[in-house]
Amino acid sequence: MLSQRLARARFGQRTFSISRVNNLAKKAAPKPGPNEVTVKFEKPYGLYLLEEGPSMEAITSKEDLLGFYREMSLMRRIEIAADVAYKQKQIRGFLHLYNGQEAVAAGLEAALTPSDHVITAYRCHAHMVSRRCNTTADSILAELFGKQSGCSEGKGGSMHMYNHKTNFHGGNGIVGAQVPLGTGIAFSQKLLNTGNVCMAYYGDGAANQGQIFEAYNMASIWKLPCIFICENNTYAMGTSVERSSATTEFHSRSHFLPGIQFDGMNVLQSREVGRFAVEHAKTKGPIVLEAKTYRYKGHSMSDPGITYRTRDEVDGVRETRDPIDRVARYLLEFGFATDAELKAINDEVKAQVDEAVRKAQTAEVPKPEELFTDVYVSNETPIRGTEQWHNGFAVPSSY
Ligand SMILES: Cc1ncc(C[n+]2csc(CCOP(=O)(O)OP(=O)(O)O)c2C)c(N)n1
Ligand SMILES: [Mg+2]
Repeated sequence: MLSQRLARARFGQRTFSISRVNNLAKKAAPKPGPNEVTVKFEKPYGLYLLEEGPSMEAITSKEDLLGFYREMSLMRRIEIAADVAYKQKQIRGFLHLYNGQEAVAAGLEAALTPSDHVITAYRCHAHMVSRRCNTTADSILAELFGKQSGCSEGKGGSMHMYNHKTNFHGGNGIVGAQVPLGTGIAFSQKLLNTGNVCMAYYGDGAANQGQIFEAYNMASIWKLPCIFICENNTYAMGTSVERSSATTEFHSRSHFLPGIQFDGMNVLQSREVGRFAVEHAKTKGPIVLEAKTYRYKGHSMSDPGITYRTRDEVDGVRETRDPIDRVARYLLEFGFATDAELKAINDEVKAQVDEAVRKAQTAEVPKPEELFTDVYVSNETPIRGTEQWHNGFAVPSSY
């Protein structure tokens, strides 16, 4: 998909003007190539401790937009299928859906290379797609179904998707805990002099935790290549940001780190911000991003999602700000795709996900002996507190 995005379509150069240009962006904007177009963003970024922000324009192309359209449709479709399977009790345990937030992961990831690092919380299915972890819909859905063929071999489930081979460090269930971990990953990149960055995602609720500020502080002192990303989806469980947070300007939460607040519902803007942040993290040190976004579904499957907000509010965001619809609009308005072509992509993605569900339903669950593997690096047993159940027999604990 990356190569698709990088490939250039053979289309004439045109400019799609949405509105005013940010007067803070002083650098001369790059010119689009012959098959590319320029999109200008409407609303200025919120900037903190920065004189100049990311570009207020994005250069894009047919291939680029189609790549994003397909990728975000896949993210959405996997979760629609997971929602259905959960309600049929085929998926058990916790399940937190990312529906509505797709443009954050897809756009920021497009600014990274596979050697960079990503860590996030429990809302992690879409990040598996965007990290291009060799993670297919098959292995994501198999994991949700608790099957051996899943990306964490059926033992992680929804909250613990993980792929160390592609530097995706999860999938973390403890709110905020991934932020100091991500800071540590950035520290390792600095020590090893790899030139790579770590993106550490967290929510608006997690943003109020003390450990986030400790991480900001260490990252600043050591000038770590760490990008802190607050996904402000307006709610932490059933509590709105206005009720939980003394200030809702999450990009300025660290008084000493620079920050950018941006429209997380626009994938092109996410990518521009990601590019700026990567450059900043590599040359100057840590930076805080705040993606203004929205989750359509409840906090998790046990939350219907409409007791603390109205249906009208959710429908209003879907109708006016949906990140996939926005890409569809660009494609249609530039004449890069027709309604029928977009429908065909949707049908293909749906068929791919339906097939993944069928495979997950019939796949094997992990073998009983796998219960003890992948807990420690060396797979040592017995494991404290569990060894007495080994092979169904009570084994005296040596601990
Ligand atoms: C340390 C800790 N405290 C509380 C919880 C329960 N909990 C799970 S998610 C959540 C809300 C987090 O909201 P936010 O950070 O905004 O992320 P979002 O769910 O919106 O993505 C809470 C309180 C937890 N998992 N870990
Ligand atoms: Mg939140």
